[in-house]
Amino acid sequence: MKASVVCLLFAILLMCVFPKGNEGYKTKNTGKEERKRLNKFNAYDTDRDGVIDIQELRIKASQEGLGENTDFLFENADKDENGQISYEEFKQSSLGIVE
Ligand SMILES: [Ca+2]
Ligand SMILES: [Ca+2]
Repeated sequence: MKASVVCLLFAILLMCVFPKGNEGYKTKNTGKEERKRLNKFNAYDTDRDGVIDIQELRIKASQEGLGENTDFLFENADKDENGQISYEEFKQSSLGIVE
């Protein structure tokens, strides 16, 4: 009887410390990553209109020496092919990867 009560308390304790796996840790990290990503996005979006166009990507890419891959990067990131990379698209592309 006593042992099962201890087990139950232990299980409750575990659930309190680790609610739904690693979500707490993830949320903590996401804020930091999100800020970094937003900074990166803003660095590309030089005219601050909220989207990255091919010219902006070319400027940034040439600064960073990414030169010839620019068109490939752009086409890859521009999922809806409207000629602009939105923040949502940026986030899902390789451009939006932050450490
Ligand atoms: Ca822009
Ligand atoms: Ca787009």
